[in-house]
Amino acid sequence: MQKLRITVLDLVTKGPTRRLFNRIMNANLASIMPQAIAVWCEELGHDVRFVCYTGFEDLSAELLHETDVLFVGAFTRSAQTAYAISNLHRRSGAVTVLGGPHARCYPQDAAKYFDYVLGFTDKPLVEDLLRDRAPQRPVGLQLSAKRQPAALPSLRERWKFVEPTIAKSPFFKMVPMVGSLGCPYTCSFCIDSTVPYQPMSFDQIRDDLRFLLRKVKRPRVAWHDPNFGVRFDDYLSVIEEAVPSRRMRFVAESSLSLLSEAHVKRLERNGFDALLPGVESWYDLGNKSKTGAAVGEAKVRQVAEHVNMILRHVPYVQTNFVLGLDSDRGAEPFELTKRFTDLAPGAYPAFSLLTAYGQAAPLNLELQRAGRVLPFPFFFLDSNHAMNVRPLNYTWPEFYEHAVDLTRYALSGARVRRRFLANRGISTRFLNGVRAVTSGRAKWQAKIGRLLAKDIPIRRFIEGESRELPKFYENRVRESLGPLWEALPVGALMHDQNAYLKSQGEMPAKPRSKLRRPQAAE
Ligand code: B12
Ligand code: SF4
Repeated sequence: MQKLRITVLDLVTKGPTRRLFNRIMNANLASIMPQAIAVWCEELGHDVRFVCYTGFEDLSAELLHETDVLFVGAFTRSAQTAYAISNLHRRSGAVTVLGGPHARCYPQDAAKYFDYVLGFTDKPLVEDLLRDRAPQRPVGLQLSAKRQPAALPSLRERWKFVEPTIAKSPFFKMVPMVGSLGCPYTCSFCIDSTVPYQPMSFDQIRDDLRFLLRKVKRPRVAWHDPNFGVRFDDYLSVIEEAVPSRRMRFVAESSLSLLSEAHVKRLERNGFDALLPGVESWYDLGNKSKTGAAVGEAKVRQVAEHVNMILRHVPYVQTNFVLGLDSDRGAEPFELTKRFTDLAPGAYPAFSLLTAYGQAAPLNLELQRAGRVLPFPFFFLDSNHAMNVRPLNYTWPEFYEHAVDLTRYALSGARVRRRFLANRGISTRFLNGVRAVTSGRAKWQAKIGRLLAKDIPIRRFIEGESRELPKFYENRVRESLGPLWEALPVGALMHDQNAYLKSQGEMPAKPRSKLRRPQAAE
């Protein structure tokens, strides 16, 4: 095969940033797959340039080099940035390929702006693509391996791409590894609820950990497993064999149901210093949090006790909640979450607004069928800047009022102080403090709440009555994209929010009148 000039771009964020928390953390959000793609392309004999964009680099300078094939890994929030970059590269003759969460969630839309859009990706797929690499326009080709890859390049092989990436982070340097793909649970909102659980090779994990110990003095590994520890004893045994006690630290997302005290103690002995369990809801998903039939206040107390137990052993705990689920109604769920932050003051509460990411999850089909999904530009879909599902049991003003009240409460000076006192160790205290103080979340949501009351185009858009994007949102994207705005293809600011449903041969209902609406503010 002809030797190609390949650029692999990991878009960790969507645009320039100066926020201190991003300076500390963005390089730690880098993905494994772009590094894997870079390894595979080199193995296939090509010249590879690898760029991890964290929001602090000069993106236009980084992408000046000549490229035959451009691979971009992007989350949905970076989609517009990715589309503009693809457009620029296509103009200068490159073939462009998109992979990652956005490609998996919105393949129909991405295919308008990329030559190839990849779902599950393995080395044979990449090899076939590079062999053909014919430009595919106006509509790109959607390709996918039949299943998740059985193996990925080892850390040793990825190291030349990992090393410059973690070098961008001044203090916390996390090395991304993955021990399993898929998940045995079936949370209906999750992209992995339909992907079978599959452990990766334990021999490779053991070898990677030993390799890392030789490279970095006291490394910290971020496990990218959707749900770390499903085969708990197997993973911990591998870690115990490879890593002498306390020589390494680990961060993992794990469901509470896997975090019994015996397990947590073993995690502590093995250097796990940050865990991110999902609580999601006080009324639902009890199997995941091991709270069984307990709901409401009873679940709050049970989960708080559980989280406090974890905090006795593991210094950093982030609890993930989803706001706006259909099981929520009235002020109670928000008040319960406040109560939780009082009962478990050491945990950092992270709130996600319910977001239907295209065809990520089975639930999205139902939401699209009911006409409840809104065409918010991808730029805002990061579970924080917009909620693209019209809530079932709240009017928008009510919803935003509760969300702002909760976020303000959780990030208030009093809570930050209590968290500081409840936490152990400088790193945890520093990170939680910076994170809360620099978070613009409550301010942004309060602004949306205010605009809802007085800005009719915004109100009509968010009620699903108009598809015309209010100027307020358009200006935000334009500012953030900077010079890339000019390269954004016509039409790429908006998308068909019901593409998944239509791909199944169905049409959405008209916006549901049954949903609660406020008295008109006009
Ligand atoms: C681990 C994880 C994280 C980690 C690591 C992130 C990272 N860079 O990978 C952390 C905690 C940092 C994180 C952060 C965020 N996350 Co996250 N995260 C996950 C999680 C649990 C696993 C993803 C994973 O790495 N799997 C292992 C890899 C190997 O498998 P895979 O993702 O299935 O990838 C396959 C293909 O997609 C493809 N592929 C993947 N990348 C690429 C790249 C290229 C170039 C190619 C060709 C192919 C390709 O190949 C893989 C093998 O088949 C998923 C949920 C889930 N259960 O999958 C959410 C998920 C990916 N995250 C999500 C979100 C929203 C976020 C945040 C925006 C949250 C926030 N508000 O801050 C940030 C964004 C970070 C960023 N880089 O932009 C959403 C993404 C939805 C979307 N369409 O954008 C998901 C799907 C969860 C959800 N809500 O449903 N996340
Ligand atoms: S436990 Fe986590 S990874 Fe597994 S299906 Fe539920 S949300 Fe997804």
